[in-house]
Formats: sequence, C-alpha cells, structure tokens
Amino acid sequence: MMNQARTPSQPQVSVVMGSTSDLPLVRKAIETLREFRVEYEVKVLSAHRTPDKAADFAKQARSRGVRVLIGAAGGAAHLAGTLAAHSTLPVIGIPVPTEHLGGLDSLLSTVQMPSGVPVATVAIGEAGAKNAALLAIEILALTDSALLKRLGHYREALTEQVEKAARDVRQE
Ligand code: RP5
Repeated sequence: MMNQARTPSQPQVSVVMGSTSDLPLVRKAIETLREFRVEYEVKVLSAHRTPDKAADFAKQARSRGVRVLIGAAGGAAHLAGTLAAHSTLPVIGIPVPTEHLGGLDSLLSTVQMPSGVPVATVAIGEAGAKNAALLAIEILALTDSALLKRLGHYREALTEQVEKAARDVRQE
C-alpha cells in the first residue's frame, strides 16, 4: 500500500467531540498534543445528531493523512464506535462524565464494542482525556523518533516528580 504524502501542517490526530459541552474536558487532550508538538484538528460531530457527517468524516480521515482518531462523547456515547465503524485508523474513545450516571453510561457505551471493531477506551474524565492524547502520541511515536524522544523525556519527568514527592513525604 502506498504511503500518503504528508506536509508538516497536516493534522496527524483528529480530536472529535459529540458536543461543544465536551470541550472543557477535551482541552486536556488538546493541551497534551500541543505540549508534544503534534499536529491535530478539532471537530464537533455527533453520532446521533449529525450521523452522516460523522460517518463521512471518518471515511475520509485516512486519505487526508490523519493517523489516529480520538472520539469524546457522553451518555449513550456512540461517537468513537461510529468513527471506528467507518475507518480502519486506530480510534481512542474518551468517556465524558455525565450528570446522572457520572460517566459510567459513557464508559460502557464506548468500551463495549462488539468483536471486530475496536475502540481503545481510556478512563472517564480528565485523566482519560490526557491519556487519550498520550496513547495517540505513542502510536505516532512508533514511526517518529523525535516524538519518541519527547515521550521518553516526559516519562523521566514523571518519575522525577514521584521521587521528589516521596522525598518530601519522608521529610514530614
Ligand atoms: C453527547 O451528548 C455529547 O458528547 C455530550 O457529552 C452529551 C450531551 O450533549 P449536549 O446535550 O450537552 O449537547 O452526544
């Protein structure tokens, strides 16, 4: 199969949310992609309210050079599954917290995909949004050594933070 020609400004990650009400959470993913200097785009598409647009978007993503899709949605959260249904790009699902069920509804709707159409589902909420971006970065880093280096530095910084916190606790 031929590789798609890429230019540096082409988005490698599409971050899709079901509603603008998801944006405060999705910002955590966006901030992380920015921190790693990954090209991304942000879209609002709904599996329920704009189903045809969501399907068309997923169908065209690969040919536009996108390499990973992130879908964030809450409630009967079918967005990530819809993207996965219409694309063979890796899809990462972020379950958005909800008022009545705390996001358990979003989690189960996103994670419980039937056999054959996977969605890599992260935790409910901000940790999940950040991890969705990091997982996308790890996928891109399989073929991007500069990104892999940044990922290595990030992990080292995480380790240092924990070691510092542990030293501070011992001094209490
Ligand atoms: C989902 O329904 C969206 O992803 C959002 O989390 C939830 C509520 O959407 P709004 O009613 O706030 O637009 O499709």
